[in-house]
Amino acid sequence: MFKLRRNDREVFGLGAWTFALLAVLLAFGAMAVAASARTTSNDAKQVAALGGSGTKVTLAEFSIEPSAITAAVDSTIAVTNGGTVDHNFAIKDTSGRTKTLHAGESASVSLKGVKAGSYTVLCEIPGHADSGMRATLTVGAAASAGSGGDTSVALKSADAANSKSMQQQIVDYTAQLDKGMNTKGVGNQPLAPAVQPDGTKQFALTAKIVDWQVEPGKTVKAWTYNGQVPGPMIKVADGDKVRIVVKNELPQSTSVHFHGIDTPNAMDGVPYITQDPIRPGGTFAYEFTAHGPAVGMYHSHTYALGQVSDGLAGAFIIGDEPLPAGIAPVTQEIPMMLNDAGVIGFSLNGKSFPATAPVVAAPGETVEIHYMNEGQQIHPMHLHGIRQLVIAKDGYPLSNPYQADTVLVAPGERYTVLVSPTAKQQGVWAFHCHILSHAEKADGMMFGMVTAFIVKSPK
Ligand SMILES: [Cu+2]
Repeated sequence: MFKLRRNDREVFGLGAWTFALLAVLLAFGAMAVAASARTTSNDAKQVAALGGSGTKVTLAEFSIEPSAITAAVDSTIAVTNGGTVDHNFAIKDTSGRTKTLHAGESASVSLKGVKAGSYTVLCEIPGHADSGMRATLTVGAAASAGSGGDTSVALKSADAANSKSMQQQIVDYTAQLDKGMNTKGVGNQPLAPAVQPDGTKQFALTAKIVDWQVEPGKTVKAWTYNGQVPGPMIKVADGDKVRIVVKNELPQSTSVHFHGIDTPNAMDGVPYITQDPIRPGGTFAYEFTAHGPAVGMYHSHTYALGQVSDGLAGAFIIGDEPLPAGIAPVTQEIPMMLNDAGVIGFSLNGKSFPATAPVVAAPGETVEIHYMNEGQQIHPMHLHGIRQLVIAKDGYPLSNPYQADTVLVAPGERYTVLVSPTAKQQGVWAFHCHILSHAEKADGMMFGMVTAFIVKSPK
């Protein structure tokens, strides 16, 4: 059994949710400020959309343009399918929608009976909304779209409506500190091996589909190892003999690749190159000797685009990264798995804000975070207020660690950073991907790759 560091339980959100009211209040204040910062570019887009004598919307694969639509009360939206396959346009929670539009077809949607406020609009063809055909519609209070003169009225009206929802999601997020997670299911839980008579550490992974709550109100069919997203965290010591027995309970073949981990060729997990895929109902045992230190990932290498995106990935860590001179011992080690695709979508450790787990640390602690990108896009991970010290790239210790406030993590990459907060840095610091469309919707609501780093003294 590998040694857990002192605060490892906090990594996994188990029993770490007992924080003072102070933290909640701090959190509310700080995050509300972050949440209410609208981008001027959004405003500009909305203004642009409002010009002319009506609102025009274009559908394509897979987008709705403009992404922030503004229209006056009782007006009409002209929708054109500029794509190459069928789409439609629907205003969520209302009866406003077009029929299915073939490529090149147009239709209009009347806003009669649609109250002023903010709405989500989407394409209802299965899969299209999740692929990006989603936008916001702001219906303005004044019915004078023809002049274009009610832009600021529409924005102000939407701003007032949105601010309530924004505050509520911060409340939902910070309430986790007292009440526990606001979704079911926690990934990254340490997996204990069955130690064999010859000392081999044997781990059991079962690939199966389960219901997974990505955020409150959003449950998906995730493809998981042992029912978790990310899969359970496997940590072994340098020199350990390791056996990972993978059982396939999926309706599709699979295999496991140990990304960034030294293995013999036959254990590389690539179908038809190094092994036959593990068929549904089948089992395969991966065996190798661990060489560390290493910060790796295990993930599917069969139908990987679908399987990894939908959840089949986990952290595989060998030993501990060496610390630069003068750094206090690590008190928390946190794998932070980045994803942006499949049914899981934009997420940190399988959860989308406000269901992401806050990182909580006392002044003087050394928090080690391993960013692991199992998604399809790059993610610049930005921590407010406290520097990150980058000590390893892909698990290889850097001879010259460097400081950064934003660490760009490309698909497949791992970066290991240390965060050492001081007493002066107490408070709640926003912590998010800085590609803003990965963290915030056009209506200002945060989602996806957002969490917080909370620095507070122990009671
Ligand atoms: Cu991102």
